[in-house]
Amino acid sequence: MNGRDLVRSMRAVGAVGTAHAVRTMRAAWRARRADAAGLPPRGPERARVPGTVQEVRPGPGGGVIRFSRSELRVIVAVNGAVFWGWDGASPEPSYALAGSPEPDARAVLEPDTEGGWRVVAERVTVVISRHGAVEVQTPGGVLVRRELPPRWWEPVGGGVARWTQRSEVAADARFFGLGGRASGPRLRNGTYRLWNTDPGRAFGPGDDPLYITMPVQVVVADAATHLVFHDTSWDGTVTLREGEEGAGSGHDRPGASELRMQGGPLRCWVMVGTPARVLLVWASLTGAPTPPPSWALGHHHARWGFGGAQEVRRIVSGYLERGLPLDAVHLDIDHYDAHRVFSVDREAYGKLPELAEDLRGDGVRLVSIVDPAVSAEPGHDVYDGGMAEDAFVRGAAGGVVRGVAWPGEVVFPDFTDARVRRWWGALYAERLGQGFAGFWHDMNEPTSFAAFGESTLPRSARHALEGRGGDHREAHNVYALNMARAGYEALRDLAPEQRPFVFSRSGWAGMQRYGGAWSGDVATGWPGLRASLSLVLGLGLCGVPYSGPDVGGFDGFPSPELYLRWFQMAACLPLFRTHASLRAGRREPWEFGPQVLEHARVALVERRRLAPYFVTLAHLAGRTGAPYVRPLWWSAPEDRRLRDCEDAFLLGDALLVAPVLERGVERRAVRLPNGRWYDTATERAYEGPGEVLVDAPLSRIPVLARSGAVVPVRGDDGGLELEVWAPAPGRTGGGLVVPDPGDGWAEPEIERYVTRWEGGRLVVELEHEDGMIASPRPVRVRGLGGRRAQM
Ligand code: MIG
Repeated sequence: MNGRDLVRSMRAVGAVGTAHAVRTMRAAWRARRADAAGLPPRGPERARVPGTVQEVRPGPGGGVIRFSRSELRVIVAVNGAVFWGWDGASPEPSYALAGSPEPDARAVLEPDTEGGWRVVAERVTVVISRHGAVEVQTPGGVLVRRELPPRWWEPVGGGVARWTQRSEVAADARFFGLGGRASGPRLRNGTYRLWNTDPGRAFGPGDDPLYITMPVQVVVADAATHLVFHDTSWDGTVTLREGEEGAGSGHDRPGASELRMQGGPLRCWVMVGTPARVLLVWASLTGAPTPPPSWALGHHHARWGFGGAQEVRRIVSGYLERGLPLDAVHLDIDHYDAHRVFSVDREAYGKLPELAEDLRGDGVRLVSIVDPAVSAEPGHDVYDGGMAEDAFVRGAAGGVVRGVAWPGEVVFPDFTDARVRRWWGALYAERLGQGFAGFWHDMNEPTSFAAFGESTLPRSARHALEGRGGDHREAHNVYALNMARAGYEALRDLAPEQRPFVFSRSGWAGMQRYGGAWSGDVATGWPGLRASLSLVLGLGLCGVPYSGPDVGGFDGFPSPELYLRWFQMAACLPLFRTHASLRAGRREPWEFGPQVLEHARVALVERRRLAPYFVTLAHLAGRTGAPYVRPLWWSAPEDRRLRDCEDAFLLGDALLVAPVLERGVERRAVRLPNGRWYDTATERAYEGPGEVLVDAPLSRIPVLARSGAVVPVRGDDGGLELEVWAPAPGRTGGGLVVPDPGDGWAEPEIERYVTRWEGGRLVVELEHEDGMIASPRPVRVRGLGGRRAQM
């Protein structure tokens, strides 16, 4: 929505007074004036294309091809990723990359037919045409993606070039990714914007863009899965059009993607292979996701407006008394003193460290919201400190840029400056002193309320960009990423023995290095429930494996049924959090009647029983980049029907979760990948591939287990046990288990189990340095029907 609606709706609910409304009007005018003065009009433009090949200089992993009007650098990296950059662009500097990947010395540039060139590497072949089309092929020569020669529009009087890059993919390809999108996970025909945005109200499936956008596409087709990343943080759009396969003797129409950018380097990374391979390479390029501490894999409860420590204690007791597992409580901005970041409302939250300690005694951690905006108030220590440090974003004319956020007039730290990140990071010491164990970054698109125009900083605002200098057009999309970096790096210093827990509303490619995400203000309603799953799946494919929604939706009053279905789904997502707005209904599980409470308890208890599985998934994600929550096609990308299946997901290798996404449904169709699957509630076996109908009574959503799978669970005594789902007769199975290495930096051990039949006996073995040994961990076999396992 636009800022005007925002102010109107805020006024309507009494959230803001006239003073605030006036402030947002002024802020909007200010931003306009700043941009009018700070960003000169573009004037006439000239179009440019690369022209034809003039000269070729081979180099490590590829080389440079000079065209008449541009230059193309091609590098195949040792991890198998392919890079190319126009106009001399190199991989660095980049906010997405975790380091500089080594070129693969074996990849060489050689002449191709018709004046083109090619680089043949182990996993991929890149063919560059005489006019600058770049084709990515499988080693067998099958086309994966064709990027047509780009086109630039350059201001005649000099300045930033806009550009367009059109691409073709296979007719059968499906698009995923682009960050957290509400209308996915399969991205249908349409235009998606690349500009991190607070929609200003609770969002549903039609709303785009949202808080996390990324120029990252994951494309699944028969020939291969590939991930393509255009490493440019500027504003832009991606227009997707799925292809169509010719019926009978008709021709195929390829799928198309058109990227239009308002500026920035034209450079691109592509990785090709299976989905798992592609995410592995992506993680090696942009950094491994840090596994959250184990407690963060439990249940979190939040509310905007607890009102004080008393109420927090009451809610925690409410969980404990009812025997409901709870691992974390999140304090929102209302615990701040007059909305000032890094402060505490002394009256309502007087002895916060004491509260934190008491909660900790009950196994509950406190998590603090952190907003980037700093109240522009002389005398406020964070503001004074930041001014002394020259930490705040300045405008083109030199003055500190002012915006409007919850505290009123605010200023924004420039997180693209290492010095500012260090200053800001040091402030987390205050939070640790208050007893907080984790951090919830909000409003970091960044958001500044404006009565009209965009609710962010003026585009002309200046940023350090690590000393290169630039403006908000380039810095906007990486603002939250760098805020996450500031928090994460500071926490590693301040509490070096613990893995930090940071999750963020906004972010960009590479954010998984510092933490996770959540789905933001998702609208209460069945469409919102669906949208919240879309975000988690999309983010996972973009390399951010840890995220989850606000159970029940952010803004309204869910029916007991909707709340329960959301709760049951979120119990199977990495971040499992109940939360809602100040103005919304309560989200405690006992607020929806005794029946919902009982079913919610089952979900909570099951989540706790599965804790070792979540710990395993977190550490495997840290090793391999594979998200915990995966689309059904993850291990069967060739099964086209799975690509279109958006109402179920895989949780790791072992489980398939089929949430109920509609009202009144107590039985639903589930599309199964290949193999035998057990309904974990009834142990009934189903054979995939195909679609089956399974019961989904109010008491549970369908969760199916893959036959042969080994699922680590928490036994009654709290120890690690293995739940083994019988392989189909004559088949084998297995799985990886990562025993909890604690919340520090101890290297996790990976245990590899194999399950197989030996005569009529099911054997569960652990791979050991001197061969296979019988599982040293207790095993419970399930899915045997009448048969009993012998161990
Ligand atoms: O303008 O801190 O998405 O989770 O409760 C709203 C108050 C600011 C937005 C977050 C939401 C949080 C709320 N915040």
